[in-house]
Amino acid sequence: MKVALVTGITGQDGSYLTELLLAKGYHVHGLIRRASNFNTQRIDHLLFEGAHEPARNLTLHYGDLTDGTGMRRVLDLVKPDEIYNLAAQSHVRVSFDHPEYTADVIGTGFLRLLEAARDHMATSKAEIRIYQAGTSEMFGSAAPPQSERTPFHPRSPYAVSKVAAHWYGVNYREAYGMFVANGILFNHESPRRGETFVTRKVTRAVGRIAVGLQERLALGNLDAKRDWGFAGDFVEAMWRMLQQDRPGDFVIATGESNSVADLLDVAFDVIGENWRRYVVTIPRYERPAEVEHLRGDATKAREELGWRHSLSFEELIRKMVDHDLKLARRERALQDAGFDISRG
Ligand code: NAP
Ligand code: G4F
Repeated sequence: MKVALVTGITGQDGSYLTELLLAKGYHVHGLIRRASNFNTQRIDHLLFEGAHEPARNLTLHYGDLTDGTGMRRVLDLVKPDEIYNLAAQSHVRVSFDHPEYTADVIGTGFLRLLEAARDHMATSKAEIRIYQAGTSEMFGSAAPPQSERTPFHPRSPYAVSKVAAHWYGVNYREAYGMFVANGILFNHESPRRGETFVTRKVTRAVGRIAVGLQERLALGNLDAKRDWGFAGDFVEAMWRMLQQDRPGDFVIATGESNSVADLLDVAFDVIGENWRRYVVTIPRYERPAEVEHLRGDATKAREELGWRHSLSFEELIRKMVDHDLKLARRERALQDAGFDISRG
């Protein structure tokens, strides 16, 4: 049985990747942060078998990318064949407010993980294959379509930190012969997407507007274009990268880009409303430096990994709105029954 260690297992991608790895027969170990409340909502459905029996093939460990000692301990205990490094302060706008922390978790955090893996391999003589969650944000202001050959021009502390992590990966490949694959993933979304990212912010608002729980939606730049795909498709590419004979860097994208305004068109169309009645734009949600247009060229991934995306942009957004409409109807029913939904 193969053993995988997933950092960021409680995030959107962590939850889809864990489902995939469990279905393939892996024992999955996840690194989770200690929090003052439960933070495992996205993987709760995987933690138990039957009524109360803990899942045999899924084990969680407390840890943090800022704590190298703790990670070393987990690594020595788990002895993974594969590591998927998904943990990050992943919000671009927030990275302008907390640049040092962002760099510590993403850049230096990955360096800590690489060093822990290098030392573990030297003593155990076992090989560990490592996936690093890189991003299209690294391309920043480079013109589309962006491929593995496009030079990086990062536009935020988040993106600069991801570029650092990317090059640590390349350096450890070249210096120590380690198997490190850098994914360069374009935006991927789902009903499990965090509610502060623009797709989910919009689809949540559409659901709540439809049932009368919200009247306004405040956004930033509506002209920015992104290449939006489905997260469930994208985690398959991560796994495929670690099954290759040699490690490499791979762009994962749908090849289609749409603007935030296009996203609003599709999402509000599901409830038969015109978004212009509800949307206001405010400076608070704009970024000091914006990434205007991302559209990926995933030819290499198609040819070498045999990877394809399954959901189109419209299908994805409609799926998210359908999900969030159900959520909003539940909220509405609770409110009508006298529960204060703002405080649980
Ligand atoms: P996400 O939903 O924000 O999940 C991030 C995960 O990292 C969460 O599990 C979070 O834990 C954990 N984390 C944050 N800080 C940590 C720390 N200091 N130590 C340990 N864990 C920490 O992100 P995602 O959308 O799943 O993305 C996964 C990875 O892919 C991230 O590295 C992201 O930057 C990258 N990426 C994402 C996209 C995308 O479009 N989704 C595209 C390209 C690259 P909590 O649950 O406790 O907060
Ligand atoms: O949804 P976003 O916050 O995603 P962004 O900045 O592209 O980053 C996401 O994708 C990256 C991959 O390219 C990941 F690496 C990263 O971790 C994250 O998952 O914003 C998308 C666009 C931006 O241009 C932003 O300026 O939407 C624009 N936008 C307009 N109004 C907004 C809003 N973004 C957010 N979050 N909130 C708004 O109100």
